[in-house]
Amino acid sequence: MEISALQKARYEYRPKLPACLAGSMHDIAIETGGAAEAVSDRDELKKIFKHTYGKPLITFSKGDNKQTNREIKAGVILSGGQAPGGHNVIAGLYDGLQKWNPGSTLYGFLDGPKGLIKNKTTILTGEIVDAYRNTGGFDIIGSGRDKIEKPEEFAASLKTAKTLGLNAVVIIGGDDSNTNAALLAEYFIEQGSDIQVIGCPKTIDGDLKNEYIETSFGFDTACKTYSELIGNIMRDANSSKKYWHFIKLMGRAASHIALECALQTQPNVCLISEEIEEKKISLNQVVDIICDSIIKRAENGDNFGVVLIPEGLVEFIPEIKQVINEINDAIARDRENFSKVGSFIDQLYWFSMRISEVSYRILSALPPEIGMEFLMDRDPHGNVQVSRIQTEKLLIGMVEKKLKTLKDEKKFIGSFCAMGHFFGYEGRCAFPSNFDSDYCYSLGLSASVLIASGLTGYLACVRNLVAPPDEWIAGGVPLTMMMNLEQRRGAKKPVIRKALVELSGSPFKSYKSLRDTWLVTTSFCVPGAIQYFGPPEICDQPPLTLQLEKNKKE
Ligand code: FBP
Repeated sequence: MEISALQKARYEYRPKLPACLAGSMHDIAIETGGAAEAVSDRDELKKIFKHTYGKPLITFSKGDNKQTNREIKAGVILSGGQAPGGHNVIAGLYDGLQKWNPGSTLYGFLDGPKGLIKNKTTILTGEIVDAYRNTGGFDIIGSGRDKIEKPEEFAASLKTAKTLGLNAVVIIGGDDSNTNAALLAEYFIEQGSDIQVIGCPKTIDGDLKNEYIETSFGFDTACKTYSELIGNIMRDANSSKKYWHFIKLMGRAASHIALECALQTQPNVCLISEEIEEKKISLNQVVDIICDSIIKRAENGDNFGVVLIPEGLVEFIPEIKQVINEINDAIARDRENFSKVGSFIDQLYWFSMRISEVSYRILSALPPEIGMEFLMDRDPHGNVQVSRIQTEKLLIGMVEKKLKTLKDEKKFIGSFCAMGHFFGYEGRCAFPSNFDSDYCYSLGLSASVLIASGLTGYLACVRNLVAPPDEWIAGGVPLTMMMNLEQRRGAKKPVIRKALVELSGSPFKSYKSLRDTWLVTTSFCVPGAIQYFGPPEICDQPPLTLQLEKNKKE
């Protein structure tokens, strides 16, 4: 790839560091907390993770590191969807291992977990790493969504790690990939191996978080990128005053991205899936919410507006969720048979005999192009590929229909012309914001300290993120602490629990207190592009939702 002027300038950027990680690696002391328990299903998890359950929380502080500075060989995997900052995690990891012992080696597994299974690697030299510092994307080694699942895949992973003489494997991934990291850590010990496994919390979706993992990396940059685009569309809408823009935003099940972007841009409507589920709001009621804004604005002569739609919405509308669950169960029961059914019409017929009458009626009433999207392959972790369901189109069609009826009844006096957008891939490989650049580099460094300290089954963790970076607290959280048992592909499996938007949390409450005004008035806010060079109040701010959660904002 050609190197842009911004890229050259970003090579020079030196990530800001927590004080405890700033000096020599031998000045980092390891403090251990109490044994950490899982969020639920503790007894079952203790049995599954015999060797890695109940480990203590780790915090780094200024002090003495008692470990000898042996040469370390580690391998790193980028797993799942891209998230801005992944390259900096690798840079931090590389620099940390080099600082520990300049003879250390970092292998990059190519194209995600399958690189480990199939022993496809490259040695990451200083020169290679330098060419990716502070840049977006995962192209340094590529990513993939493969899951290490079958016994032979676990065995092959161990074989690769042994063949390369690795001391540790670092998995940079989201909830599913870090679930895999936890299973791999346990498996390695069970097989008598001392190869360590460390995770790093990645995902633009922002759903890998808890008390210790305050945010996953990439969320900040992705939201700022989408907010820039939404703001630009708002200004366009406010200039021509003739379009309603329906914008679906990535984020999978959780509505964190939609909520953050709503707080940054102030749209007329932002649907929050978690609220829709809790209040059992039906699809027709969702349409009513949107029509309410369109009708009220039309009464003021404003036939334009912006609606934000979280990617996973359909999975939270009770009647649609039921359809998806029944489809998932039917496929899980008879996967081989289903894979042989060709056309959509044949698939509908297949389901007519396997799902309830109510669900079948809903599925067959959907526009065929949307219905087909509900039946597409699940990802290797069993998730519905919500990025491929055109919810924005479904809603535009339903709103149009409803407004036509209301117009005939003289209850709607305006005009309605809508455009659908989907923002997702546009934000996943952007140049990381200063926040993500700093955070990711610290995560990589932390992973190297966890490895040097001989720990396994941990997620690198950097917290206190709304404070200036030198006050950030780094350490590690046992992966099993974030786990519970969930139904996946027809069976109960240990997985890291996804953190959804909390309706009792400050970010949602803040949005709720403002949304009635935004529904009618044009309160749009145009945040503009991410700034990399300039004063901290413009360039270094963490996500708004994080600031609200930590009470750093009203
Ligand atoms: P991760 O959970 O792997 O971080 O992926 C995030 C995501 O960007 C989701 O928001 C989106 O639904 C999905 O990836 C899209 O997946 P793909 O890149 O396979 O199309």
